[in-house]
Amino acid sequence: MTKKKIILCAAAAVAAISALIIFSPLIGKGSRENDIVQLEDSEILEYQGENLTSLSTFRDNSIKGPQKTDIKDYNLIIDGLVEKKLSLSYRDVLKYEKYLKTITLHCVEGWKAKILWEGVLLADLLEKAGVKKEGDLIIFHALDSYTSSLSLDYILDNNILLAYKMNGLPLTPETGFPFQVAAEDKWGYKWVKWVTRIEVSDDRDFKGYWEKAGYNQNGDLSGSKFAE
Ligand SMILES: Nc1nc2c(c(=O)[nH]1)N[C@H]1C(S)=C(S)[C@@H](COP(=O)(O)O)O[C@H]1N2
Ligand SMILES: [Mo]
Repeated sequence: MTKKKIILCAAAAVAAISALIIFSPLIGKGSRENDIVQLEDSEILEYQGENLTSLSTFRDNSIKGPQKTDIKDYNLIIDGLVEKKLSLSYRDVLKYEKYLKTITLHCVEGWKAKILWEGVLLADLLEKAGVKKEGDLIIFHALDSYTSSLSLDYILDNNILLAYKMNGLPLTPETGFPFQVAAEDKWGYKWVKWVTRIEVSDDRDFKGYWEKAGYNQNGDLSGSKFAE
């Protein structure tokens, strides 16, 4: 190589590195979906022609109020009647394939909210742990010691999500961060927020917080609210 060529090469390298440094803040900002770059702080209020309920209209109705999860220490436990107990960090869970669904949450108190949910399939997590054949009820435990349950068949047949985003925004201490069950076609009390543990059980008689107080075990929106 001639001296002139070496200088040219060095100049090109300096230019390339400078370009990388200058443009690096633009790389990885927002998530790219269908070529629309969505910045993290903008709420999605319309999806596929449907108007969504703004999170700004939300009030928290939970038994103990908003819950602060320290994500550094957080692990989602999947245990009970499984082949392999799992302990997953927030990032571990987000590595599973993601799904989007618009679903309306109906509370027994009369309010409802149409939300775009983003999350992972509970079926994928349960498959990874390996549900033993006696396991047929899934019990969700939460940071505020709230509990509720769903049948395994319902979860598998309806592609039920463990959600981490609402209307494109990560869940918050008010809305269930890090995870809320998006229990489509079930009353709000089945939509456990701040999930810490997913327990596979065969105890069909297990009653969660509101079920113990008399609400229906299956929680179907189409059925009656109260246990007969
Ligand atoms: N951990 C926990 N999850 C919970 C509750 C609760 O008190 N604690 N309340 C339930 C009820 S009754 C409803 S209607 C929904 C409301 O969820 P949202 O406030 O995020 O809309 O959360 C459900 N999940
Ligand atoms: Mo509710």
